[in-house]
Amino acid sequence: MQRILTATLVLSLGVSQAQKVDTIVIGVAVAQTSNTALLGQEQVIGARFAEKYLNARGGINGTPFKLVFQDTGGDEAGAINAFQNLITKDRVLGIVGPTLSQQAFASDPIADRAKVPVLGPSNTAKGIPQIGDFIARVSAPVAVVAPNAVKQALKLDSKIKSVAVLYAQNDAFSTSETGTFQETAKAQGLNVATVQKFQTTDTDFTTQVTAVLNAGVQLVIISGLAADGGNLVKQLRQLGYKGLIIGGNGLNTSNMFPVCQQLCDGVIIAQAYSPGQASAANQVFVKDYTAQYKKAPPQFAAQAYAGVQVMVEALRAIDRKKKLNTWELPALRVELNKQILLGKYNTPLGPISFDKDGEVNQKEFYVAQIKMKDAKTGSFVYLK
Ligand code: 1QQ
Repeated sequence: MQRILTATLVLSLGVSQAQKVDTIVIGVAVAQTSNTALLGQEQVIGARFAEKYLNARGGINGTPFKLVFQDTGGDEAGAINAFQNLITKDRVLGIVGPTLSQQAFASDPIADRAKVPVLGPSNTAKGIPQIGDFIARVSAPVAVVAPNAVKQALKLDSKIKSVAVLYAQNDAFSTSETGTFQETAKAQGLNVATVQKFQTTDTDFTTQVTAVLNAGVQLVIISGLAADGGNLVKQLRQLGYKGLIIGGNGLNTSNMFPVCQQLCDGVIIAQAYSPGQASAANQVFVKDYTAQYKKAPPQFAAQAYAGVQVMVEALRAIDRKKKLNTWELPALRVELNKQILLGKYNTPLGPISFDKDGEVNQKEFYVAQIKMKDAKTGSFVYLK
């Protein structure tokens, strides 16, 4: 009995390996639970929006594609688990994900070894595309996005001389972004008066805020995630800090509003996306998104949309040359990775392409400032 069972198993595995691709499935691995879901929720919306929109326009040359979601939670183990499920159980062609760079450094090597193409929708730390040949990203790196916020702060207040920098030391993105912020501040002739560390799990920032107040700075720059970042903004204001605050990419969501409420007001955040971006692709996206969600799309939604769009357009290009249902899965994954890097894409982020490492080429960046109407409602106002 045991022997027969083993034989059957080997046989069926052999058959499934050689199977042609009969359904077009793209994996999305983002944070749907944990504090990181404050960021991941917008990615789910953006990806779903792309699925609906692109399928309504023919899917893959007439064949609809399907997104399969696996929740990564907020940590490395969750991302690894989600990637493994997508690769072996859901048999996806490629993966859009994960949410955090901290997670990407753990999960991307698994996809890379399995030769499954990954598009990071929001991984902005230095070194992400260099994880491997199968890893690219649509999210521009901190090195090109973050400096815009510092320059904008100096435009708003030319009397800024001295700055306090705070960052989450247990998060790869935050440590990468603070490096960029500190270099930019110095290059702009600012004095970095104090550098304070915290953890993304912290809720009490009295020690750090006290150090900031003692340093007598006119600008505070925070690199953390949404819950910790929101609490830090709140406590800075409650304890009496009056100057400008720059938040990094981890604070780039209206899901932070319930945390700092009215005290979120005035926070400046650099953007890799603007609803005002003039391309036809974006204007259609903004119009349809606004009709459905009653507000302009945020950056994380636009980037997740772009991630799905790139996968879909690359699959369309392959399918035009050789129908997707004539490919075997491993070969199609390799071809998809090649095609992603070759293409040019008119996305809501504007026109993008990739360099040979899988780093995104994107031209336009923006800066927005949070404007709170009351404790609950606010918006990101784009600055000139
Ligand atoms: C990263 C980030 C996060 C703030 C995205 C949600 O930029 O981890 O790289």
